[in-house]
Amino acid sequence: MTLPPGQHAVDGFPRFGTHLHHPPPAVPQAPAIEIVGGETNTRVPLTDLAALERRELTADFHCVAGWSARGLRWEGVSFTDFHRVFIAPAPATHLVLVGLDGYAAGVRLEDVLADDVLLADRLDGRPLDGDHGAPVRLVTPRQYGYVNVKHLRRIELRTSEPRLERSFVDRLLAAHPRARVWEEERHRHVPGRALRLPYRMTIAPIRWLAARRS
Ligand SMILES: Nc1nc2c(c(=O)[nH]1)N[C@H]1C(S)=C(S)[C@@H](COP(=O)(O)O)O[C@H]1N2
Ligand SMILES: [Mo]
Repeated sequence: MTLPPGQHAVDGFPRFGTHLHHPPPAVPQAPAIEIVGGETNTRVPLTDLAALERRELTADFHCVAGWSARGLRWEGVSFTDFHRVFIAPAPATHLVLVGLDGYAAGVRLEDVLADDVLLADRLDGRPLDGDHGAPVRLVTPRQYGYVNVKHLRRIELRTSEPRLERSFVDRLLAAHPRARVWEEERHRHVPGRALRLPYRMTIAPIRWLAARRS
């Protein structure tokens, strides 16, 4: 299988993210996903996901920094089913997904209603661990890793495009509003190809980290 443009395969599956200097967040006693925005203010205990059909998906995972982990086997529920049962008909064009560690990503609703988008609670036959997003994470394989929010605790419904960047560097390297890997939509302003080389230099250290952790 070929990889998307500018991506390089790594062995194993490194833990990655903007909060690497912190240990993974603790999983609450009774974890839930809050859904807020407009008239909506609900709380879906993760135990309620048992009402949805189980889905399995094998997919590659692509970080914007240029590494790809291949053939990960995820299990969980389809995000489309989750949306139909727990969110619709509340109006939204975009979502902000927030993790227990405070990490947040914005996404177009239609992009995460694709049929290969999961709320995953298992990886490679085991419950999701802290490194990879316990208790539940979004898996959207056709979008860069940064949309694949780990430790999902809140979904905010929006009717316009969220802009989450705060600092100057954040704005400079702002996430692409669609983040599609096959279109190499790495960032909003900087063309994807322009960053291949600098990103490429991060692959070796990441490979080393991956070998250590997996
Ligand atoms: N909650 C949370 N989700 C997150 C991140 C994070 O720091 N916190 N990092 C993102 C980035 S940039 C990537 S590449 C993937 C990495 O997933 P992994 O740690 O399972 O490899 O998680 C994404 N989701
Ligand atoms: Mo990433």
